[in-house]
Amino acid sequence: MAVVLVVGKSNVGKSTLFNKLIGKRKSIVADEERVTRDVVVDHVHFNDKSFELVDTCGIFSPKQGELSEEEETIYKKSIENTIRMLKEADLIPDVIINNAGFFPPQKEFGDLSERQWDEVFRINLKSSMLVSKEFATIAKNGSRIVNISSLGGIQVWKNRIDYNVSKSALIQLSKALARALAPRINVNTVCPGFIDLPKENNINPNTINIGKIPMQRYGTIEDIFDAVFFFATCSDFITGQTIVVDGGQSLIH
Ligand SMILES: Nc1nc2c(ncn2[C@@H]2O[C@H](COP(=O)(O)OP(=O)(O)OP(=O)(O)O)[C@@H](O)[C@H]2O)c(=O)[nH]1
Ligand SMILES: [Mg+2]
Repeated sequence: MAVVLVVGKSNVGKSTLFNKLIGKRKSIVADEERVTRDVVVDHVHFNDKSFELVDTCGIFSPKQGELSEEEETIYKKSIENTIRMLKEADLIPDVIINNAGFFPPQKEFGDLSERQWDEVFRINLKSSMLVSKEFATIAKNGSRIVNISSLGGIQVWKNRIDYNVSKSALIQLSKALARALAPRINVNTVCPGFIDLPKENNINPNTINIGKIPMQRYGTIEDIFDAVFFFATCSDFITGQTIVVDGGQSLIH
């Protein structure tokens, strides 16, 4: 049976993806880095295909003296296990999800500083360009990039000029990369609307009226996951495209 490995940097959601695909909470998920130490294996049946899915430890380069002797030994062992499994793997999912984003404070145009503008563009746009550039040097045929833009990338909001323009530019970056990196890598964009992140307490019902959302609710992490998962697994003929996950809000604004 085919062996599929989930590998990558620490704390990027490898175990979350693993658990979602196997449909169980088998691998430990936590806010802290370097949680997965063992190789965790389970069986997956997906799209009429069966395979062994393997969750691995996060790969990082510890600085001199960063790890205690005991931690260093555990890390080396974990990496050895990952490399051993890599040699046995038939397929490594090559998907990059550029999710880093910054929602800056509202500023009237006259008060918008060059510093804030640069910071928003550095986090919301330049980071995706740099990660994609690195990824393109190592990615195999059939790899994917999914950029997370925003409803704010297709709308103009009050006193959010920097945010709106950076997220709009990210959609255009995806399209430009879809052309530049074809046929090896497909590149698509997800634009979340108002998503309720319970841990971050990010929705203020006074400013974001649920009555303006045709589906009469805020979005959830699962709603976004569905769109990202689609682009991560869809036909490679779908590239340079954008899915807006906003409960229909963009239709009435
Ligand atoms: N906002 C957000 N958080 C996520 C997502 N996926 C995972 N997380 C959170 O990110 C944190 C790390 O997730 P893990 O699945 O443990 O990450 P990992 O890559 O397995 O981490 P290590 O095993 O430590 O290398 C947890 O707090 C998750 O709840 C996502 O798509 N969006
Ligand atoms: Mg993990």
